[in-house]
Amino acid sequence: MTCQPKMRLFYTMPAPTVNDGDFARQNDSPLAGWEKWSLPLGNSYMGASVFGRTGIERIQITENSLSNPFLRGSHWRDGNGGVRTFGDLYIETGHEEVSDYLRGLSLDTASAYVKYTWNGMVFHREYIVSYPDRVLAVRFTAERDGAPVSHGVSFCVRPEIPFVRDYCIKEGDGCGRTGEILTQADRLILRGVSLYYQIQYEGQVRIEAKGGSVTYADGRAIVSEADEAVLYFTCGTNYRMEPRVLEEDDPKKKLAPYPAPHEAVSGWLDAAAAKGYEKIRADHEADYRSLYDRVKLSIDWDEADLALTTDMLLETYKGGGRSGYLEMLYYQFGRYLLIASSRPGAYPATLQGTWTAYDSSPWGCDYHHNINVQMNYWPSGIANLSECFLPYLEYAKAYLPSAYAIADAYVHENYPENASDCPRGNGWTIGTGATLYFITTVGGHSGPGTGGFTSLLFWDYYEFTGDTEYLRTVGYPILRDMSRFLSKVVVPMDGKLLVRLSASPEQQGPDGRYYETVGCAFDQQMIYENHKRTLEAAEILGITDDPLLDVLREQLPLLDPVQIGLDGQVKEFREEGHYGEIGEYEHRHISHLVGLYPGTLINKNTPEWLEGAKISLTKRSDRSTGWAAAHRLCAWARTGDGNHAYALYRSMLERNTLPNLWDTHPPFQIDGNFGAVAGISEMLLQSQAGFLDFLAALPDVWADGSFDGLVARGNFVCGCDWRNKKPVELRVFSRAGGRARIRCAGIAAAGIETAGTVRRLGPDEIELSMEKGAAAVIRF
Ligand code: FUC
Repeated sequence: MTCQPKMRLFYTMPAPTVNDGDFARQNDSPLAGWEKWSLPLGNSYMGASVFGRTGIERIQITENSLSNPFLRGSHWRDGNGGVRTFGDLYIETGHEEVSDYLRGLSLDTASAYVKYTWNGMVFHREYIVSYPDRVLAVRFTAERDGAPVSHGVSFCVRPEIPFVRDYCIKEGDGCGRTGEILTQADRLILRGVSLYYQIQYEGQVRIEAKGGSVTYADGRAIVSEADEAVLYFTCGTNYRMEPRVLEEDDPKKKLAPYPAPHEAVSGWLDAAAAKGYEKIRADHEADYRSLYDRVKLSIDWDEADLALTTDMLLETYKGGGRSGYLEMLYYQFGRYLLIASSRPGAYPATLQGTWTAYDSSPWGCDYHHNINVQMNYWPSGIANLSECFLPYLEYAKAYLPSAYAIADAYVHENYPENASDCPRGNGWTIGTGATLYFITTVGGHSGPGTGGFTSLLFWDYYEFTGDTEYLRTVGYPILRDMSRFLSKVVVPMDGKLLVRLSASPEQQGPDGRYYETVGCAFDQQMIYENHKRTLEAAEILGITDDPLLDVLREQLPLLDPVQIGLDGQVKEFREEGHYGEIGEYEHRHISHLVGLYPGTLINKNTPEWLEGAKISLTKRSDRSTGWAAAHRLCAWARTGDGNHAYALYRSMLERNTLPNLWDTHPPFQIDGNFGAVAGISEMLLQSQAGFLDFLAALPDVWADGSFDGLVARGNFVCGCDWRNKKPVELRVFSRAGGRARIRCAGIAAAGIETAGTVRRLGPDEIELSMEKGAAAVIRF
């Protein structure tokens, strides 16, 4: 079959809760029920993890600004502080012995559902988390013999604020929280303070019922004998994503100027209740589908797979079976997660998106900048979700003043000979750890290339949108000032310009300590890429009078970003002869290949480097942790080896995917879900080498298929049907206007329909010139 069927995850059992002792003990995570089985909904203001239980339902809520600083636990199981769970809604129904149970998550409508039979009646719940209305809404209905049951809906909602105590990891750490639940005439209020940053938080529950009654008493909302009921919940804090919050040193003063969230939360809740479920749902679906529906993917799938629960599908796959449906589902699930966790006006996606059930989260649920947060945004351009990058841009606007100060201090301390005393004269930079409350300085286990790794996101946003106004006002200053910083951390050595304090992320030396060196590939490549982008951007914008551009032009040929070693490998370290002499042989990070992906300096026009990259990738091995496998998938796709890229995808599904399709490092980290979307997209379409390369790394198992809506640089929206691994039809739509080169065997002789103009550059290459809004269809 080659159309995209309905996309849904579904199960015949609810998710276990944390309290299901044996289950929790048998699993490596104390929150295994949540982590492996719950289903995520979100609007990037909040996340709701739905367990789908019958007797007592649990919906766990996350709000990413409810956070502690990074605290040091001995292992991720102990957590590292950071984002903490907001609370839980428990919904008691008394329906213990149920039959015909089903729960699921529809990716087509961004809604979850639960359905079961109890006492001769069929009970339905539908859950959405709306972005436009900033609310979680759950509708409860009951039917008998297909007809609604009058007075059939009764339940009790009992919110809980967990971990109310005066510490987070250790007594006396100042990271506790207060919490209370207030009962009012028409709602329940959960509120308190997360003490370290004095974050005032509040959530409200309100229920609207048809028929029957709703009463609020003793911290509970009781619905009796309604025909139908809708639970509304929303929450917020007094956090603001503003520079002063990140700049202020005193944690207790960061949020001091901002009002308690009570008014805002009450407003959202009242507006939602007045609007009503049907309208909220319709607006939610329209909003969601305006993003989700942009990409369709179909690769040879089997109707029978639609009848298998998601956990069975995964189990069968792990047993060696193939499922085109699962491969499509995981892809679209990743796009779904990005829409649910990264929307303008809210927060960017953390390490766990917008879902954490911990009081003290692994790696603080932070914005990890030595690959993880970048990976979150790798799919945004190509998978047609550029808007989902905007929260990161808003975050950057909040952290940039701090980032300039960090760069200034870093250059003065470590490269005084290059330091400038002008305001912002040393550019900006960022280190690995970052949260909504602070960013860290560069260095330690990851070199200054971390900054260039980050600023590439801003270039990619331009390339995939073609938005020159954005480039002029936002993108270029960001790239330029990152180049300014990077131009100051290189020093002349051996006739080259090398980073003096350099580190390849998290690689260790023989003494078990992080390995510090000079000019490692990661740093040199990221400086090279950033300088190049800054120069390109200046050219596009017609900027010529900035003396920095001359510095970048002089530095570029001396950066020596790729060196080939004795085994033909791309070297990670300049001092390395044979592969793996320094550092962990199969280390999860492949930081010396960032110039292959997400960078572009290693490509088909540099065959020796591309070969070297393959050697390094092969020696590094395919088996790795979640996000690390996703980076390998992206890298193999860039080499053009579709079968190897597919092997990585397969291994991610077999080894790094939980039953709810969350990626596991372990523990659950969302970066792998997002990295996989980027990698799969790259298998189908690439555009980094100056031309559109359809089916750039197509594996043999995807012999027939089609896609629509992937985006190439220049903002060309592309589609393709293929049979026996050969394109039958290509579709290109220009959203920004411009020229697109397409390289594809026999394309000049194909039938080309377009309102634009076509130049045939050779038998296998054409150039389309298209106005904004023009389309082309090429039939072979
Ligand atoms: C990177 C990885 C770690 C972990 C952390 C969140 O630094 O090296 O393994 O995934 O991010």
